[in-house]
Amino acid sequence: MSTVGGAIKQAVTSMTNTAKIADLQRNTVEVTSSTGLTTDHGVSVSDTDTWLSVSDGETGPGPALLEDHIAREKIHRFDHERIPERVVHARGTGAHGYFKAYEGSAASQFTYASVLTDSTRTTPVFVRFSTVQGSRGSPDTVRDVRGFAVKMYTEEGNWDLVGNNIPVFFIQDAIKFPDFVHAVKPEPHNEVPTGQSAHNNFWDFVGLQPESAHMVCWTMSDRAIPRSYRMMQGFGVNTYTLLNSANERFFVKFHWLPELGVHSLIWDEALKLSGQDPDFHRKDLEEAIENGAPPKWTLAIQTIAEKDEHNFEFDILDATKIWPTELVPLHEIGEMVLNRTVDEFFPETEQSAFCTSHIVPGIGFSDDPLLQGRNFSYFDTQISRLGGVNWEQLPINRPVCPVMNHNRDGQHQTQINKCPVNYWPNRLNAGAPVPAAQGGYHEFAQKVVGIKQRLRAPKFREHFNQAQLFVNSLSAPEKAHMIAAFSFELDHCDDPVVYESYTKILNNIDFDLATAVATNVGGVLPSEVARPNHGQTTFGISQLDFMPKTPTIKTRRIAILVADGFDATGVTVMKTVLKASGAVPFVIGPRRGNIRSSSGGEGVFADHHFEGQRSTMFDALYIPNGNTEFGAVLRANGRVVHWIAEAFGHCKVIAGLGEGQNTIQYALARYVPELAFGTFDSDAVVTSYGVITSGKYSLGSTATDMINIASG
Ligand code: HDE
Repeated sequence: MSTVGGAIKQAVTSMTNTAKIADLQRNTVEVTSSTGLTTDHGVSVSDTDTWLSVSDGETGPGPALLEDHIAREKIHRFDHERIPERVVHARGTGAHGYFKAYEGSAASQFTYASVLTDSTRTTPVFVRFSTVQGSRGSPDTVRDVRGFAVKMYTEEGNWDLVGNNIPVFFIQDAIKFPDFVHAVKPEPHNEVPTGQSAHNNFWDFVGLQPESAHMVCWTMSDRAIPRSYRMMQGFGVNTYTLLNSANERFFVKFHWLPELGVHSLIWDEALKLSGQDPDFHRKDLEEAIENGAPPKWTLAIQTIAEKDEHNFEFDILDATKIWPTELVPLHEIGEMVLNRTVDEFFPETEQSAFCTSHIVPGIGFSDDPLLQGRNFSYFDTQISRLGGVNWEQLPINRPVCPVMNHNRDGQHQTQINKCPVNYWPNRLNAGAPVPAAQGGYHEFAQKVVGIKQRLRAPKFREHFNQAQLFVNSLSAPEKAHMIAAFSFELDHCDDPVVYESYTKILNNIDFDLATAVATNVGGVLPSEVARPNHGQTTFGISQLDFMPKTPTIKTRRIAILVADGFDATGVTVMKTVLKASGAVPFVIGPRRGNIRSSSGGEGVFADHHFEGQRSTMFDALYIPNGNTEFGAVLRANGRVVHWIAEAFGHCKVIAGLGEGQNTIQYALARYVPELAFGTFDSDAVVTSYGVITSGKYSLGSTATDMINIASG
């Protein structure tokens, strides 16, 4: 991984509000070459390698002494290093950055929350991305929803927007969450599978819980195997509310739109990467930030005025439904940039704790029954995970604004309050701390009338319209990927009741989808359409709707395969052009070290050995020209031939010149015998690489497309 490390880290963060970084500095200890080793109580340690024992110094170790407080402390501390992992979203990674509201955006029509309206502010953020099902050590590229949890350290307190990369959820009511999570997590009798929903229990549950149909379609789509955390949308999912200074309330949905567009892996790549590079997404985020390409997202909102709450055919408080953008447009209101990796994973990323109930003035909840349950759950879960009620005092979690109230004591209290009273009202400390006369959190005066009962509102009982809308809105390759995903998952269920039931459910969504999947997995072939297709589509479902505004190859990893006898000029030019466009080229050869060029002059240093990397870890492939020995060596190397064929199978852009081109043709001859590559200059190659960044190839494509692109 090429980085420029600390220098960039300093430079990028100095451009932004450093309030949170400065706050973390209070707990950050620099270890220098002269830092001495001590015990936890600060006593200098002279030997950390040998347990104190009784010995005559001649005949081997004698009895170890329990007296050795240094050894005992070391072992004690080690024994207790692990804390419980998150009950869901255990696997994740995080980064620091900032959020800035756009000047003059529509936000101030809807809210007085300064974080969203004041464009002169820079609000520090910490973001944690995660998978849901797998445990802390599970691979990154599994098929799963990705968590997208944002903590904004605003001047009015912390605002946690705890979202996902998919805009809807599996269930409508929080009371079903334990059932859903038990069903998707590894089965209780054998703790299988890890990082997968491809098992009987999950498909049994969703087959019995049709409200999940819409979300299941999303998770069987390419959205559930992102190329990078940097190329995912984020969604608040739940319906929140905004309050403006005229005391008008609006329902709101939050969206994060990635600058680089939305891109996915191909399932075969994702499966292979799970073994080849289980930390693929974690490393990708770190690599981009440290190479000076900080990921960016635009924050957008959809709003609905209170009076319009019931004017939609779906219930706007139902988290299994999107608000189609044709009905409720998006307003872009600000930008988030992640520009700093963490200094230490555990105290920052692992101890970060998010709460949907953390909101700031101008932002409120709605009666969304999923959100109300979440508001209870997040605080609660931190108590057992982080060991007590004072988890909000941990450095990564504490706000950058003052915190003072009469909450006291508890495990791990770290704040020392210089105040003779701990209650309010009081006379003894002149009443302080006092509730704010102005600017405090203000609940909207909502009129509520009703009958206490357990009930799902009528519109909550419709489950398939939007699942159908989702399938209708996909492009042809996306649909094909979805059929393959359903087929993979249901093939992993060995109970016929499970896969037969689910193929019946699919017919409520789409007849062709149900027929294709049922044929593949031995399910129930539908004899007739269970539910006529309404034929509607909407913007924002297909990933093709989210191409980057300007095509870019920024941060894309390009493999350049070389061997002795390669053409040095070709490689130098290609590397220079790629780097200038923001891509990250890697030279890979028969050994790590210097590779000799055809001219016998200065060669090139190979960053990696053929055996050390796989085509799946790169977005594109280039093979330069070289002498005949160079071509012969590459063609005789099974790893190289496989690399080319695999990259082709994953629809990546492949380019070659001269002997490089011959090698590519050789490797692909049995797949596309008619393949004829044109020669092209490096500009044309960059243009064609630009196409992968448009996402076309991340969705898969045909050999014909491939040839068109490769021939510039
Ligand atoms: Fe969560 N969820 N969730 N969830 N969730 C947790 O909180 C919960 C839901 C989401 O990086 C837990 O701190 C309930 C929707 C993210 O630390 C827990 C319900 C969405 C993260 C919890 C939901 C999410 C969590 C476990 C149904 C998308 C990771 C550890 C009512 C909007 C945050 C923790 C991080 C984590 C409960 C549904 C997103 C148990 C009860 C919908 C991104 O509190």
